[in-house]
Amino acid sequence: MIENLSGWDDTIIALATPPGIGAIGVIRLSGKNTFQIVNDLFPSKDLIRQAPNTLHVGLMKQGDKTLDEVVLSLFRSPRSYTGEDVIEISCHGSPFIHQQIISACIEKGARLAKPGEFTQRAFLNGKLDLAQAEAVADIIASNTEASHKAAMHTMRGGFSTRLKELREQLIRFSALIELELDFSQEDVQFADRSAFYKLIGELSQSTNQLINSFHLGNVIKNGVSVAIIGKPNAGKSTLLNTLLNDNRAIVSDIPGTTRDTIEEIINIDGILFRLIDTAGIREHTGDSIESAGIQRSVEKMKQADLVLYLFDSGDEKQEVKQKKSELDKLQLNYILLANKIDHIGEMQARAKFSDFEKMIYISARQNLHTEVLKEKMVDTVLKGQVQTENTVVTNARHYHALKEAAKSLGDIQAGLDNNLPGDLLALDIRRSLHYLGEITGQVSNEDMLDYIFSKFCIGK
Ligand SMILES: Nc1nc2c(ncn2[C@@H]2O[C@H](COP(=O)(O)OP(=O)(O)OP(=O)(O)O)[C@@H](O)[C@H]2O)c(=O)[nH]1
Ligand SMILES: [Mg+2]
Repeated sequence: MIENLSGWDDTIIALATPPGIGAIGVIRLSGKNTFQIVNDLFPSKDLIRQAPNTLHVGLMKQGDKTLDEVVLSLFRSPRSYTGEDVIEISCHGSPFIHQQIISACIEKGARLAKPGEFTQRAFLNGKLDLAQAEAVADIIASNTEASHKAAMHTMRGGFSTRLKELREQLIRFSALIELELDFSQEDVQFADRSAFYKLIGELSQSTNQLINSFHLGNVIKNGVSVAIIGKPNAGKSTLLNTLLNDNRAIVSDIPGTTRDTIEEIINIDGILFRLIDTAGIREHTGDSIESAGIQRSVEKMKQADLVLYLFDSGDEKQEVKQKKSELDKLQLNYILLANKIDHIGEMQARAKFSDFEKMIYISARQNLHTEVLKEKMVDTVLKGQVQTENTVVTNARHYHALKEAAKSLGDIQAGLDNNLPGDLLALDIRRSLHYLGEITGQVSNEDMLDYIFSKFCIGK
């Protein structure tokens, strides 16, 4: 496959560390002329004759001009990140030096790498499968413990192994069905239909599990949106400030203080929450700016992954009941919070609202029991799933391929129910194999690869 790709034969070069000033910078070369190119610029030793996986200190020179004192790490094909000959040049972290060294190498025959081209080569040389290669980009981009764990799990192959197992079982049946087609005159059945039916059932279940994990995967990758909702003066902005540990939003005892939504991100146990403070919702207001704010609060509430419904524990019980049933009717994922327990007393508040299950009693101003709230927020997201061990789909491309695969598996199931002839079944099987294979890259084309790898940073 690699031979068909344009430019695969070139030796590529790029800065692998972030551009700018730093203690050191690493420039990476990969391809068949790597050693020749660097050797030409490194007079003190013959690199071609050095053992792989060794380090070499010396001056890089272009003619008489010294470029820098560097450390070279040598890797020989196939034992390198890309599977090709690779040299990493660790030089001083100056953009001027990086430029000089890269230009010198280009003059000797290297070309600048395209974004993700190193990882693309690793994929094409069988060092990584596609899902693993994509996880490399996720690892670099991950900014919380949970997103890092999910990406690491995928990169180590957890996700791919599961899919490959499923796909192999399907291939075995597919072969038997195709065989039947060769003997179509004789009306024989090699593939045991009931065993096949069972396999398709298991496959559908596994694919659906993976599809369902995407919600969690998405949450891990992009964070959970949390709208803080309630009447004016309930203490929403105070709660935002307390959770952030910062005076971000204006707090006052004047109802209607917050006029527009404010968004801030916090990290709780490795999960990102996007907290949205909103304008307090009340029925009648003559103020048009406030009404517009209220309208936006209602929208934010409907869009949010999670709603924190906050009320003053001094409020009437009947009124809270009414709000709760509105939230239930909208089928929102919400947590009920009785605030200002310092005001009426925790015991009194608990007694007053005792017939509400799972209510959390807090004081936003005094920072009482907010850790209970944080725990509950994390629980709501994970819903008891042990995220590190389970395979979690975090990639939208995988998700869509899985959806397509699930659809064709459904078609196979329906086909079996209706005693569909083998040639039609074979068609649906090929379709599901195609989509499952697209995820790991067992089925791919150049356009798709270019698209995926172009989203990487240069030097990776
Ligand atoms: N005693 C007590 N007062 C609180 C508590 N939380 C907030 N308050 C007070 O309640 C008043 C309103 O607080 P805010 O945080 O501005 O309320 P809000 O819900 O954002 O109000 P709007 O933006 O107007 O909708 C302020 O005077 C706060 O100091 C609490 O836990 N206990
Ligand atoms: Mg406010």
